[in-house]
Amino acid sequence: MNTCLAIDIGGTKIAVALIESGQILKFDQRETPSSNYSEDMTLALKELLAPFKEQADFIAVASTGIINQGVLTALNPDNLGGLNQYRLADTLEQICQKPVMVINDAQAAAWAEYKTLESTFNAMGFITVSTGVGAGFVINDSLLIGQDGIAGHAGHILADPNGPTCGCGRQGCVESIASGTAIGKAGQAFFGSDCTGKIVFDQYQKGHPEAIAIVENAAKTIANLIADLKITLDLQVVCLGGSIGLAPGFLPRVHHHLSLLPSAHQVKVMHAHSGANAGLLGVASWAQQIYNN
Ligand code: ADP
Ligand code: BMX
Ligand code: ZN
Repeated sequence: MNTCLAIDIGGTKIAVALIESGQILKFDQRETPSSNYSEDMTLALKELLAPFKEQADFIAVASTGIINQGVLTALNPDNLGGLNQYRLADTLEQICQKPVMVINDAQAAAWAEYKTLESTFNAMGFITVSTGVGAGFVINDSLLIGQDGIAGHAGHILADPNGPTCGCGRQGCVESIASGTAIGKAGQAFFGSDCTGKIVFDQYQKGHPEAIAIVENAAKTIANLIADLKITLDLQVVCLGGSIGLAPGFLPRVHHHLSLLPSAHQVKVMHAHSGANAGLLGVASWAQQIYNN
């Protein structure tokens, strides 16, 4: 069991990599199909995996959604074009004819970051600000997955009781304000109906006042989420990932808003060391560890 075919399924993109001893040997990615038909997801995976699957000993998957017994249940189905209750592990076993393990994407990324931290921390968190907002925690050397795979879904903690309705059905979740999807929606009034999180960030870098206000609101919401998590779990460090979390200028604004809060709420926040590859590297390492034990 040396060569891992790692797959990271996000709401916007699916990345795949062959990984040996923590090194990415081969990589590819494509857009996530926006469709509620499971056949569309299966076809996308088949096409993407074809040039990789023969070289792999096992498959390790980091996926958006609640992962319970290999089945993907979307907490926010909007993030996957309505796809829900998708038999991810079974499908991949059929495609690849190799053993498959699956966990949530943010849980996997938390494991990657925990493994690369230079000091050992007994409570660390990872937050992805991407299509949605996800999180993962490693407490006392153990990755929190939860009885039903739900641990870490901090994007669905309340941020504003009067805020927009989240795709999960609750009003005012962090995800409904600070995710890439929410940032894109907030930008529609100024930058057109096809506005995305990336378009708002491009305008933000150019100093557009409305884009600055939207990004500022998202950064403040993430800072308050981090404060809530710190005071709950006594976190020693938080790593930030996802294309929004890693976008130039976002982390300094999170630092700013966090610095305004009482000291017990403050915690060291840094970019994910593995950047956009945290999910791939984390799930490969997590699965490898299970095979080694
Ligand atoms: P996934 O959710 O599939 O893991 P990403 O982490 O790339 O994917 O997050 C997707 C979100 O990030 C989208 O809202 C997209 O518009 C936005 N985005 C993508 N690239 C950038 C960028 N360079 N800067 C800011 N936002 C970005
Ligand atoms: C959502 C939820 C989480 C996921 C997070 C980040 C779904 C489909 N996903 O809160 O499981 O970890 O988004 O996911 O309900 P991403 O797609 O932004 O990487
Ligand atoms: Zn929600």
